[in-house]
Amino acid sequence: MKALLLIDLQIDFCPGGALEVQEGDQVIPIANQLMEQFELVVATQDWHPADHGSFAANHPWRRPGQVIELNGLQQVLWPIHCVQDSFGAMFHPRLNQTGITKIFIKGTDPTIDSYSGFFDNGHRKATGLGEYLKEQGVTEVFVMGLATDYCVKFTAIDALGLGFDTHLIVDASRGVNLQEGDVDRAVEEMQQKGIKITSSAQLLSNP
Ligand code: VGL
Ligand code: ZN
Repeated sequence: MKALLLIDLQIDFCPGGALEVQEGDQVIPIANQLMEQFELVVATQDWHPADHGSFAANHPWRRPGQVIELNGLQQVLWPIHCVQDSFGAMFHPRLNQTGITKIFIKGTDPTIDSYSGFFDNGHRKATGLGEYLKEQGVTEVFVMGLATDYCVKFTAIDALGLGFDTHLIVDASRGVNLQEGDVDRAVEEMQQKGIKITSSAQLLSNP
C-alpha cells in the first residue's frame, strides 16, 4: 500500500506568506493531480503556538536566520509563521482538501521545533503519523511539499528510518535556500541515504 505525504502546503510558505518559499504555490496543482492516484493521502500542517521558541520575535534581539540553542538543540530562528488558527497556517486555498484522508499537526510544543511530520527535532515525541501509516498497511511513501531543505527532508529521512520505501517527488517540492545550494544539498543527502528521487511526470505516466 502506497501513501502520498503532502508536507506543509500552507499559506505562510507560499509567496506573500510569512516564511515564503519561492514558487511554493507552484506545487499545489501538482498535489491536486497526484492525489487522484493515491488511496491514502496524508497532509502535515505546521501548527505553532504564538510563543513558539523557533520564532525570532520570542527571543530578545534575535533575527530570523540566526541560530540559537533551544532545549539542548540547535535551532534556526524563523519569522512568526503558521500560528495555530491564523490565516497563514491554513492550507493553500487551491489545495483540494477533499482528497486528504488525514491531517497531522506538528510544532505544537513551544519548547521544541518539529520539521519532520513523524517526530520533533529531538526525536522525543511522535506525532502519530508513523503508527497511522503502519496501521493502514502502508509500506511505500511518496513525499512532496514545502520546504525541501527542512520539513520535506526531515519527513523523508524519518520515513526511511521507520522502514518505509521512501520516494521524494522532487519537482513537487520547493525549498527555502537560506544558504545558496541548500535545496540541492538536501536532495543529494536524501538520495545518498536511500530515498528514491522521482518526479510527478513519472508518477502521472505510470499510475
Ligand atoms: C518549515 C521552517 C520552519 C517547513 C517549518 O515547513 O519546512 N520550515 N517551520
Ligand atoms: Zn515552523
